[in-house]
Amino acid sequence: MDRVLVTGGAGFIGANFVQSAVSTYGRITVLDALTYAGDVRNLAPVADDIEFVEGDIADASLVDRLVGQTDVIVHFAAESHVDNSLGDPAPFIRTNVVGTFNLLEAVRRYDVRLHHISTDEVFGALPLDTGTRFTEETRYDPSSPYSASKASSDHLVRAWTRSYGIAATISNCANNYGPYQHVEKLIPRHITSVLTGRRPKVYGAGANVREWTHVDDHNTAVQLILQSGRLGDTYLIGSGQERSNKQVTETILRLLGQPADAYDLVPDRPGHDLRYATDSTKLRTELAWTPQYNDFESGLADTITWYRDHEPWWQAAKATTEARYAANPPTAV
Ligand code: NAD
Ligand code: TDX
Repeated sequence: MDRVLVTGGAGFIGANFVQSAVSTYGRITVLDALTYAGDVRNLAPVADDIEFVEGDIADASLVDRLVGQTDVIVHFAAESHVDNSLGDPAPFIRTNVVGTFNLLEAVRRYDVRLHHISTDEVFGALPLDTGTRFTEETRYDPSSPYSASKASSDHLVRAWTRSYGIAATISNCANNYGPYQHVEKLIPRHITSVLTGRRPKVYGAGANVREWTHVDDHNTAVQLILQSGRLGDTYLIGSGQERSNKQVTETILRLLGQPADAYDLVPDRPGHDLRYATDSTKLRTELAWTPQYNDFESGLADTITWYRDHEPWWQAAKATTEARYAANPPTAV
């Protein structure tokens, strides 16, 4: 596992991965297109210890060259935001489907180990309050262009594993939170809205439930899968910490010293999945994964502190993001 290629390493989860994994591997090369979601500042603490290549996973010849010089790929690069996919699905197909296809073809040529990062959204929605959870065997049933593109990429990885015998693993993680998350996503959007005097916007009735997993716990799981995961297998990753959007919003407001009802309900996201919840027993029993952030409210408080302390990191993106939401509300697709 000497030479590691991290795609999407300038984004939220990828940058946290690179920062935590830099001492584990001989050489890390980050390949990132620096879309609106990527930011080289996310890699500043390790800039001298890694190689950074600005480039697109949809560029097959670049991918071929880099994969030919690597032992392991950790594939985070993706268009990652559901609301954006509703407005313009095309980049999601290009990056998430065609980009993954390019990586797979290069992996096949050079016999390189691949870990593919995916999401629990590929399974669609669970009903509220039933206690049911997604497992590694749950049927795929994606709702949004984003989740359909991630489902497609998972299917490609499985097919290349079965047909060509590539050495690949897949993980499907629940919703992440923590430092460096783009302000378009629920938790950083709400925090930065309150910090800039805006009222958080909650879609529908706020009853939708997500399972909040700290980004460090996600990345610990990825490292375990890289070290000891069974080739060809899929692992679900999730903290078990389920909260409704209304609960998350009220907690953020409380932690920021605001009245718990200082938010607005806005029209719902089309195709809005009601609930996600994973059963991560396989990861916990076979690879001994133990999440460290077992108290969501305290992880959220740490995250609020990070955003308070890093206003220059998010200020410009906040203005652009809110202008984009105002011009193209996902609720009016
Ligand atoms: P992000 O949007 O913050 O980062 C994505 C990164 O990929 C950015 O740096 C961007 O510049 C880069 N990128 C986009 N298109 C590219 C291309 N064509 N070529 C090269 N680089 C490109 O996303 P994230 O939240 O860090 O998600 C990372 C991965 O984890 C994604 O595959 C996502 O589907 C998955 N995931 C995310 C979550 C979550 O809650 N955020 C949960 C489960 C799984
Ligand atoms: O302003 C908002 N108000 C609101 O009510 C935003 C941005 C979101 N929401 C709701 C929609 C969801 O029910 O909050 C929930 C979380 O929304 P997002 O942060 O957009 O995340 P989600 O759609 O659940 O997808 C996330 O988790 C799985 C990531 O963006 C994906 O990349 C990951 O695969």
